[in-house]
Amino acid sequence: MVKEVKKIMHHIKTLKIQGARRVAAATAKALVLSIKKSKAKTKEEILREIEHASQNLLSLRPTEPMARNTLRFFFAKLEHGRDVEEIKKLAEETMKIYDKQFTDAFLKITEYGSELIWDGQTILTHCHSTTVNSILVRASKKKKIKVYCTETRPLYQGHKTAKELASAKVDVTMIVDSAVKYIMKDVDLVMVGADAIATDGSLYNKIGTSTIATVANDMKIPFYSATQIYKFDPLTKFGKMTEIEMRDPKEVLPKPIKGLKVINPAFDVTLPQYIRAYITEIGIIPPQNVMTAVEKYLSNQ
Ligand code: RUB
Repeated sequence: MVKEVKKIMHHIKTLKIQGARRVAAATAKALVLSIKKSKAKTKEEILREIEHASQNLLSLRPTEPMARNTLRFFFAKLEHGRDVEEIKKLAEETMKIYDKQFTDAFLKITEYGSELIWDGQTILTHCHSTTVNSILVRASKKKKIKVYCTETRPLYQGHKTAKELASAKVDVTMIVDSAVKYIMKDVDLVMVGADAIATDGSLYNKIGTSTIATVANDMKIPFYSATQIYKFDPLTKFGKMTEIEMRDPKEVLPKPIKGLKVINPAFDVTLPQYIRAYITEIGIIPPQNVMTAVEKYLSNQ
C-alpha cells in the first residue's frame, strides 16, 4: 500500500483526522492517491484495486455514510474510464468537482446556520464539528454570542472545539459532559454536527448527543444539527440501521481492571422528535421532510 495512504488511514483510525467532513475529504484524498500510484495494467485490475481500497477506507469508521457517499460519487465517474490512464485522469478531475461541491455546501450551511442565531444568544455544542464551528465563528462576527462546549469524553474532541473558537475570539466556556443538564437553563439553542442522517430523520452523532437532545427537549430548548446532505445514509431506505462504531475500551479506561467490562460506543441516535431542524446546504429542513428534500435534490443533480 502507498505510504501516504497508510498514513491517512492511521490518522483516520486514531482520530487525528476526525469529524465526518474531514474523514470524507481524507477518504477521497487517499483514494485518489492510491489510484495515481497504481501500477495496474488493465481497467479491470485498477477497478478491483479501487474497490479494495474503498473497503479498507470504509472499515476505519463505520458510522460515516459521508465517506461512503463520497466513494460512490468517485466510483460512478471512474467506471466510465476506458483504460488505466483515463481512470487516473478522471480521478483528478473528480477530485476538483468534489472539492468545489464540498466547499460550496459548507459555505451555504455556514451562512444559513449563522442566520439562525440571534444577537445575545447562548449556544451549546458537543464534540468537534467543523460545520458548527464555522457557523459559530461567522455568527460571532456579527452578533454577541456565548458558547458552551462539552469536553466530550473519552477522547476530548471538545478541547479542539474550544481551542478553535477561543482563537477566533468567540466567548466560549467548556463543561464536562455531565454538566449539560446544569447548564441548559442558560442555553437558547443547541447546535451539533452530524455523522449520519437516516430516512426517518434520525441523527447519528457523537455519543452523548441524544442525552443532550433529551435534556433540551425537556427544557423546551431548540435542538439543531448542521449537516451536508451527503451525510444521508441511503442504506437506511431499505430498513438497514446505520452501524454504530464501537471503539477500543482503552480509550475509556487505559489500564484494564480485572473483572471489569467497559464498552465504548462512539455514536448514538437522536430520534426526529427531538430535532427542530437540520441546517443543510439546501435550507433548514425539519427531520420529517429530510428524506423528500434529499431525494428531490439528488434527482436534480
Ligand atoms: C465527530 C462528530 C461530529 C460530526 C460532524 O465524531 O460527532 O459532530 O462528525 O462533524 P468523531 P463535521 O470525533 O468521532 O469523528 O461537521 O466536521 O462533519
